[in-house]
Amino acid sequence: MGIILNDGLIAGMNVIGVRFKNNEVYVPEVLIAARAMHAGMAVIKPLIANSGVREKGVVVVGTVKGDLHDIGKNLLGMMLEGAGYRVIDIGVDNAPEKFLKAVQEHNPQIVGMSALLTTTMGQMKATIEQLGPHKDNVKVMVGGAPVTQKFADEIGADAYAPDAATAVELANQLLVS
Ligand code: B12
Repeated sequence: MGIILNDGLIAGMNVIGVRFKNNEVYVPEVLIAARAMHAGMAVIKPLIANSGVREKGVVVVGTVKGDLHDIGKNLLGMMLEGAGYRVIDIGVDNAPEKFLKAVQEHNPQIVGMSALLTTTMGQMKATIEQLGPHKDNVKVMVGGAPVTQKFADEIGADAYAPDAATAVELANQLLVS
């Protein structure tokens, strides 16, 4: 099982992730790879549940309020899933209250927020504020084309990644920090 997952699906997705980062492949190829990985994951998921492959943690991912872009968020979710995380995808156009509800319900280690519009970026700050005391128990990761490390620092997010491959590396680091 570990071999299929680590040496097959994840290894393949890692190659695509790095090539995407280097502009050697583009969104259509990434989506094809992501779809293939998703199909593969669906086949082995029941086996993983009964095997020794350890779940690394739970991540809630979603796009913020007013924003319908979900391609990057979906890629992030699939890459995290491939890396061994259980991903709770709450979809697009999530008001801060929706993120809070998901945190209360699923008790994740990490929340990943995505925004593709300069007009919706502010919702990330509003969501962190909405988390209130829950923020102590969860790491917040932000991303999306207009988001920067500077912005992440300003709003008090724990991490920013410019792409899904880096986001997975950061998630691994966040869990040990
Ligand atoms: C596809 C697209 C759409 C599609 C979305 C389809 C969908 N299902 O997602 C549609 C046609 C619906 C759309 C609509 C609109 N769009 Co649009 N869209 C795009 C486009 C062309 C590509 C976005 C994309 O999918 N990129 C590919 C993915 C893989 O990249 P990504 O999302 O950046 O994600 C990567 C990283 O950012 C990161 N990441 C993403 N999320 C997260 C989260 C975390 C936690 C982390 C760590 C990392 C991370 O990892 C991902 C993978 O590596 C961009 C242009 C662009 N260059 O970004 C415009 C763009 C984002 N759109 C834009 C606009 C203006 C709009 C509209 C307002 C247009 C209109 N007038 O109606 C509407 C808004 C709708 C809404 N309310 O959300 C502008 C935004 C301008 C701005 N600065 O705010 C852009 C930049 C185009 C432009 N140059 O004008 N859009």
